[in-house]
Amino acid sequence: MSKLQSATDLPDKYLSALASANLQPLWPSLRTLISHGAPARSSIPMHWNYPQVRELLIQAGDLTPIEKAERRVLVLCNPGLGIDNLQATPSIYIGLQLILPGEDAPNHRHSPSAIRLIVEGTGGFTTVEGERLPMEPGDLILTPSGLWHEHGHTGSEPVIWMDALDLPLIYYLETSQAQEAPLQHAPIRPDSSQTKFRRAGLLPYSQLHDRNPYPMLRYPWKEAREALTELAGATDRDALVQLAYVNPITGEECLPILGISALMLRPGESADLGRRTCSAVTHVIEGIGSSEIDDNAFNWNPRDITVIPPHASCTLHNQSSSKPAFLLMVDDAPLHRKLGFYREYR
Ligand code: GTQ
Repeated sequence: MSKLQSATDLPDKYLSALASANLQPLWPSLRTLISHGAPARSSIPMHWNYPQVRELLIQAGDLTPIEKAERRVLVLCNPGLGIDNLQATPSIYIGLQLILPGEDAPNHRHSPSAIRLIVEGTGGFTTVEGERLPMEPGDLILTPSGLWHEHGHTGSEPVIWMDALDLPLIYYLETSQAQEAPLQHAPIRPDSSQTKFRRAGLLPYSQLHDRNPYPMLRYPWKEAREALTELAGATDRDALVQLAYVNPITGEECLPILGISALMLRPGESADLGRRTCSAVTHVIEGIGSSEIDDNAFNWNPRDITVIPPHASCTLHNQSSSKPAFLLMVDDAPLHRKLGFYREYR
């Protein structure tokens, strides 16, 4: 039996004296706050089928003009965390954003950092600090904390992308804020992934003393896919084919809190990711398969989104015996590493 006292063991008079002095005894809560076993967890494994979310997002395109919305986004909410709290995991916000041909989403900057993963449509672009970044399906775009960014669309079909932000944490820290400014109207020219950072291992010489923490803001999917395919050919069958998106100058994760990686599952492959301290969200870029997360099993198709809560076990299966599957993973592992308790275990 626990030797810890519960609050009800204390006299009512004493408890009300504590409450009126804005005090609480620690001991009834200690083992919940700092668990001796698995951490207390509210978030649950979740899965969203893309076609269902897409249909509702397209309806938002009719119902809400961009001028009114600023950002036309449906937020994927983990019911375990309360659906009004707009959290996919304790630290990760996930939204699907729609922009229609000819629309602009105004220029702003904010304290949370964001990534965009393009889900469908061509002709969209995000401008970050004067650099115009084309958005093709599978491309990753960074809009780090404090950098001005706006979105636009010169194509002819709806463009949809996944937003992942560290917003829940920044909001919890009571430091979430934004500023607005006029549109940047950046010139159309190749972005730095096509010029300065064309190949891993080669940098423009001047970048060796450039202190810019965010030198590259677009990671084209075409190149990541090729790199994964090449890596698969040189990786043992029982090892995971996974590439981290990193800052090309420091080799470190691109953002302070959120980590981004891409995984390839070979035809028929099952990959046991074990358990990790961090939470994660996967997005299917290509392929069909399933994810077993703790006691849940979710089948996935292209563009679906799945939540892996902190400390959950996760096994991924590629259900095609002839084609590879590609997943993008967003997690909060960079923060866990900085805090010194990142761990992978069984
Ligand atoms: O596109 O800048 O999903 O500021 C949430 C907040 C997207 C954006 C979101 C944002 C944005």
